[in-house]
Amino acid sequence: MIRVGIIGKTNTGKTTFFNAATLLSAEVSTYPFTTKQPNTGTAYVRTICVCRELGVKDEPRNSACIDGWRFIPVELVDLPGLIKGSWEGMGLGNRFLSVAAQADALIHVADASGSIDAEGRLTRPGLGNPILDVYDIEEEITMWFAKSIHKSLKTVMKRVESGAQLEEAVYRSLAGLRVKMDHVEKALARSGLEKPPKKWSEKDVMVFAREVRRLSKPTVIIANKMDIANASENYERMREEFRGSFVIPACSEAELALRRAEEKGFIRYVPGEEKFQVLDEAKLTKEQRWALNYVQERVLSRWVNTGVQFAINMCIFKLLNMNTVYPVEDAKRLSDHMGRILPDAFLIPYSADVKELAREIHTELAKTMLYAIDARTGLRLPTDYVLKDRDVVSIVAAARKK
Ligand SMILES: Nc1nc2c(ncn2[C@@H]2O[C@H](COP(=O)(O)OP(=O)(O)O)[C@@H](O)[C@H]2O)c(=O)[nH]1
Ligand SMILES: [Mg+2]
Repeated sequence: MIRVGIIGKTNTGKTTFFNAATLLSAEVSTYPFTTKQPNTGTAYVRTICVCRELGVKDEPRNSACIDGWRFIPVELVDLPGLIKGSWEGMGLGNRFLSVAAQADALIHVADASGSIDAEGRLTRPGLGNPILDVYDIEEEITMWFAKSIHKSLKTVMKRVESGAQLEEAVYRSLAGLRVKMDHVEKALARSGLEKPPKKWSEKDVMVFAREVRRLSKPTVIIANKMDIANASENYERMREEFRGSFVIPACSEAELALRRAEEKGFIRYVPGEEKFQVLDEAKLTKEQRWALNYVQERVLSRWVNTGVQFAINMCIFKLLNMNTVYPVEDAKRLSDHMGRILPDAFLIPYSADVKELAREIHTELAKTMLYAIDARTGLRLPTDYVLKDRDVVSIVAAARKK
């Protein structure tokens, strides 16, 4: 499963974001280091389901379909606040950074209202500087990468001396950071490091570390706490400063409130939606009415949505370039062998072909597959057919051939 890590300073709202996105109740509080363990949960990306287009009532198994929206699971990890010096072991830095390094993409939560100081302590809104906060955390991760690269430099040298390609040697030494070969190649080229590692200076290592981090940990930046008065000014500054990144205005607290209210049956709310509907006005307490009103006025009316679902979607569809594909066993009935209609939705990279989908479903299937059938047209697809977004396909394997 795709893994997304949440990073950021203490008190920026990481755990609130995590709880909202996963609707699991983890500890939320304002003391530094309340989250001592990385918290893992399931969040969902949201995409238009093919059920309406195909005119069927689906019965999802690995995902959910709400009002024609398919929600597909991804793993979300809440990392306790990183602080300056985490890479050297400050706080519980080492452990958390090694978890962050295992992610496919990162969500970087910053407090756009400026309610935290440089150390992540709550302060008067407007005093903090979210732009510097973002740079601080990025630097921690780069330093962590640089440290790992430094540590492995001798091994890389040895491998190169005994005939290995530079790319290959570096790639193997960075296995713990979930870096792909393609990232290593690009990062080496971009940092102009064609020379043998023996000649790499400290600065070369830093430049390379920054490039590998950027490539292997694509990141969306969350301008959180947009409900607080002076957040919009900081949000504009952040957008300007981080022009090359997605900066998403968000209010994690509002998303959490909406999902909890939906869970309790007070409102109708589909995660990511621009609106909610109160189901029974009379059942709400004065406080609940006030809270829902606050969410409407301060968040939805101003920023369209809470940004939480949007951020997860951005990560998966824009940064990681995933398509959604619906494998079925019976191409005519669009079902599995139990008769369940459109049971599964898989996230696969843009470039993935039928073989890769088969591998994703089951290693055995990849070995025995013959071809696939496009459910919409009934056409036979070769195993190297590159899948398109929203394809519905049936994979035909040798054992099933009659
Ligand atoms: N106003 C406002 N407060 C928020 C928002 N998100 C989180 N908070 C508050 O910020 C504080 C820190 O939140 P928490 O999720 O524990 O931050 P973490 O340390 O980054 O995990 C808590 O008091 C939250 O209620 C938001 O969107 N708006
Ligand atoms: Mg936390």
